[in-house]
Amino acid sequence: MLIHSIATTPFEGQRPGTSGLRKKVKVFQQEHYLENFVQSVFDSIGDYSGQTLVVGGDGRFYNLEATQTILKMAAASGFGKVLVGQNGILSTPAASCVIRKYNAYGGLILSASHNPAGPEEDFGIKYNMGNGGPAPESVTEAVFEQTGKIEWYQTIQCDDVDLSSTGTTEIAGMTVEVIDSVADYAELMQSLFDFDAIRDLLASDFRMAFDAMHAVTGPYATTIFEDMLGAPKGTVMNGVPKTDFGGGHPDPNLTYAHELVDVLYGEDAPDFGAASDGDGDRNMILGNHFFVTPSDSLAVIAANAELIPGYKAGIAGIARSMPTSGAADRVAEAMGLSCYETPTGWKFFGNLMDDGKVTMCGEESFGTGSNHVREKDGLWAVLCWLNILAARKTSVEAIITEHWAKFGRNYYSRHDYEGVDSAAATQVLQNVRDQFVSLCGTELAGRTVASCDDFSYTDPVDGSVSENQGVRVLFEDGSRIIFRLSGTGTSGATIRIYLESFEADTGKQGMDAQDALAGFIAAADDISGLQKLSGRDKPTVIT
Ligand code: G16
Repeated sequence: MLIHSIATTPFEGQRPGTSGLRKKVKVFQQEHYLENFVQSVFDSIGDYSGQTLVVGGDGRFYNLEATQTILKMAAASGFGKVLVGQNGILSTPAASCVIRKYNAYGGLILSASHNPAGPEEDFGIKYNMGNGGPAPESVTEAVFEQTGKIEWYQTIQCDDVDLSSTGTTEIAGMTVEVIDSVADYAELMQSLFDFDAIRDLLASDFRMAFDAMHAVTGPYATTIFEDMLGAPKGTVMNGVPKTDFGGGHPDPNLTYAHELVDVLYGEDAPDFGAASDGDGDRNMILGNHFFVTPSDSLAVIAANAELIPGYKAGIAGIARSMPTSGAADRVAEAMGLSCYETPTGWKFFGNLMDDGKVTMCGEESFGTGSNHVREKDGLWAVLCWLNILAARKTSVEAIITEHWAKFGRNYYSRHDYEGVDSAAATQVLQNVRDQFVSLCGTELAGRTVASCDDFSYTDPVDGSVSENQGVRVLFEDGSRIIFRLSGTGTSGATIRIYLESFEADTGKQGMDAQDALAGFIAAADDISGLQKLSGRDKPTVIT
């Protein structure tokens, strides 16, 4: 079959963000736009000739078209085989699992995560390495550089591959194997968790609800919770994936997962609720009338790891992103484990896991995971909780309040101001930077500022340095106010304010987080001029 070299010219702005290249679908639909990025990836990842590539996505609009384009380009570029999820579907953690299990060279994951989907909404693509994890900055920067000088890309002309049923076919000498999207991942989960104990729990009067939000986890959750673990039919809500996610915003938090929140905070609420996001890597955990912050969830899972068969032998260490609360640090200290603080972005955990430094990782942005794959994993986190609940035979709320009593409570909240003018957002952070010296030693909301800085990270494995990863105001008692710009948005800027204060006194641990943090919330606005500059009087989303 003839390989075509198509002449092209660079597009501006193809630099991958926190997690790959995310843009409006309309941007991706421009002639050559996707092809330029894919060819730039292929040109930047070394010698893959004859090797295997994994391709899959969250099923959103444009997923199938993009998959066909990639298959043809992979064949033209010399891959020996592509493993592709049936109907183009692989959740992000499942893609990571498949890359690792079949020793693939790498993978292309098609997703814009929790961002809405549809012709007017978002699409995204990222490259994952042979360890199953997102490409590190050295690779994403090389890809970006290549996008700036690309002159041609290679493809072949052939009919689209039938992705609707599993099986093997060949295009231009390259094997295309369409695989069951769920099977490998479900098998991995079965190897880590006590499915018998969870089955017994679900057969008792314990009740759970899982909201797949019409996104990719529907088939995974239905297979695992209902078919394998025996949860009643209907346990999985919104379980049929749709190309526009049913018009929703599949971000598992108290704002966007309101359907599930209404159930868990309603009359006769179930004991346990959970939701996942567009591509299945995020999770939200709820108890009966009770919200578990992602930071606390990581700490609780780590503290109870010995109850889960896959981690019974112990965990090596814990990592969290810098804005994530210090709750996990307290667990690590008590367990005598190392704890690492990385910039935002799951890609920063890869080296630590590959080097055996950490087993579990988590982020405040509803991401939790372990070294079983190299992505955060929504259903894994839900299964951790189910396993712990099955072993401890108590409620979600009791597990959390006992945890706080033992380790102290890190009151925590994130306030997001979305769609802000980019110049104004940059100024908000600069206003705080300008006071780095004058703030030190002063009191804000009754606590003394110890230091201020721009967070910088030196990777302990490869020595790479990532600077300007968030503006921090750090207090003497460990409390923090952090300002950061999101790296995943597709229009305007999103300012994130992370607020954290520590409370050791059990008598004071029962407050609503917003009330407990009220002084910090006001102080954050005072020192940054946030509301005046953004023209907003309240955050778009509070988590
Ligand atoms: C991505 C990254 C996460 C990050 C999150 C938020 O998640 O993988 O590591 O915490 O974005 O990033 P930001 O604060 O820069 O918007 P996902 O689920 O969107 O792929």
